[in-house]
Amino acid sequence: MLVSEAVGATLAGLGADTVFGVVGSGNFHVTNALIANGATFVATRHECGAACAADAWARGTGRVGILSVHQGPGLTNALTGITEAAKSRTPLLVLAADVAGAAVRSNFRIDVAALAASVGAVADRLYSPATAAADAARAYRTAQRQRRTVVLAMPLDVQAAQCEPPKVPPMPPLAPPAPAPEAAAQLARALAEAERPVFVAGRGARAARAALEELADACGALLATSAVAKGLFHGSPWDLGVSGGFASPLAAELITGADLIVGWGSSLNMWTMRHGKLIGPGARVAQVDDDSSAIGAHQQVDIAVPGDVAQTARAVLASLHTRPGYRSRELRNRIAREVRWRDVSYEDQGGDGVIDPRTLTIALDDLLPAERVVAIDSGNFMGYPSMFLSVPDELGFCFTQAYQSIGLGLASAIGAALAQPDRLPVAALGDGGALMGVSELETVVRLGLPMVIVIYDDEAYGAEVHHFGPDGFPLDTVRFPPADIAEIGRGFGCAGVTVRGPTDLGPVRDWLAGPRDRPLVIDAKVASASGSWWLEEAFRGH
Ligand SMILES: Cc1ncc(C[n+]2csc(CCOP(=O)(O)OP(=O)(O)O)c2C)c(N)n1
Ligand SMILES: [Mg+2]
Repeated sequence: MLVSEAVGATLAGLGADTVFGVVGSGNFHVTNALIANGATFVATRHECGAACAADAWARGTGRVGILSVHQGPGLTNALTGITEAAKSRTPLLVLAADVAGAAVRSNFRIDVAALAASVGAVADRLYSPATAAADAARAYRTAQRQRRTVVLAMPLDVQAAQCEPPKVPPMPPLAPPAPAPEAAAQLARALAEAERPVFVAGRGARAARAALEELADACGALLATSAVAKGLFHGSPWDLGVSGGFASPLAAELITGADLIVGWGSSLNMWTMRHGKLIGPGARVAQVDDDSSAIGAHQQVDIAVPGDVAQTARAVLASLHTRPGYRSRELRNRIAREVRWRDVSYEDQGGDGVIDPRTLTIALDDLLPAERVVAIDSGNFMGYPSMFLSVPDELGFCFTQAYQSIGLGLASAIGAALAQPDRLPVAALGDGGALMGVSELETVVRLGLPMVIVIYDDEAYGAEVHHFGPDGFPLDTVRFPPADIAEIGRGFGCAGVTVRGPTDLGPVRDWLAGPRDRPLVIDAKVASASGSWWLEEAFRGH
């Protein structure tokens, strides 16, 4: 059989059943081999969109995402999305066609391994026809086992060669790493002494809600998450929501009041800890992570526990006596009344043809069904949907900000939607990011996704306006004339509505009540006299 067929069959055998990509001659046969072995292929209109959709799909399913690209420009087009995935430790396998080793003068020649390494991905290769199936299996397992983004170079001459039908031996499942008993005991002692413990759960805790809640109940901890794990403790009376720049005033007050902060699968980076400002004087910090290199990387820690989050939580629980810790009836009531951003009063800045982004988002939070999956692009606007839209659980939120690129949000929403087909997908974008990634609107329409695409339209690269405006710099390079994005959406086959005030939301209600047979683009002309408060803080913090 052909190597391309053997690679497709091998990957399908390992579980690759959904493949995102743009097909050219170099990845045509491998992609078709995957389809022939039962996989579904999702064609996007730009390789970066395919990478982002595969990344979001992997985040939403917990499985290895597969991206298939043509040699040369197919791979370089995908690079920003691949970088986001690599920096987020998304298990993603990139099937990257490559020129033959001997084709030294090929115009498609790029150094695929160097390119992968430079963005933090793992480089691997189909080395020969005889090893190709084993090479592909190794790449898949690196992605899966090490949570890495792997770029598998597939030279055209190797792909086109004959090989024996592949025999890839099965691999037994690996147990996650248990914590060292001394480290778990140290954490248990700290929790037994803590009067006001707070848990901050990150990406690495997304599958460990039950174990963490049980432990938190025993030691009286309050619960918070990093932005990427938003929704993890949804419904708990002790859930403070997101820690960091997006923390509500009450959440920030209670986190700062902690005498012990335990990061669970969270890097405790400058965003999550507000440059350390959320750690109160005298508070101790513990960090649990199955990747020991993550411990202490961003934040000085007093107690380091290398180990799997759920296993560590269970091990600590076993030696802990129940105590009230931070919890009281009064605090529970206060959290119920005040912890959500939408419970915080504000002065509406809408009027004169623009809507306050908070008013818009609160209205959408009320209108949209609770079973939703929200994907967010980058920009000044991004805190509004992150803070004012609730999500049913950690799978309801897709936050691709590891590389802080704009223009990824719409494609991420596609992958998130396919991972959670029973939920209403919501893409929250700025006008800049929306127009940068607009080609994937055709993909949303073609796939028939019932997506709501909300565009916070300030007719500018608002983040830059608010970054440089206060110092009096010229802003012509970051401001744009009005664009009728609702009409652009209609041109792609979406329903489109322009929102300039709360009374313009009727068509959103109608769309939700209707068959939802095409996506809805909401072009919200938002008030933008001042920048968002979390962005101001981020600029000050640098
Ligand atoms: C690919 C990329 N190019 C440029 C930037 C720098 N940048 C950060 S935010 C931003 C503006 C985004 O504009 P928009 O999507 O309209 O959101 P807004 O800030 O206006 O809310 C830009 C250009 C970036 N982060 N990523
Ligand atoms: Mg904008």
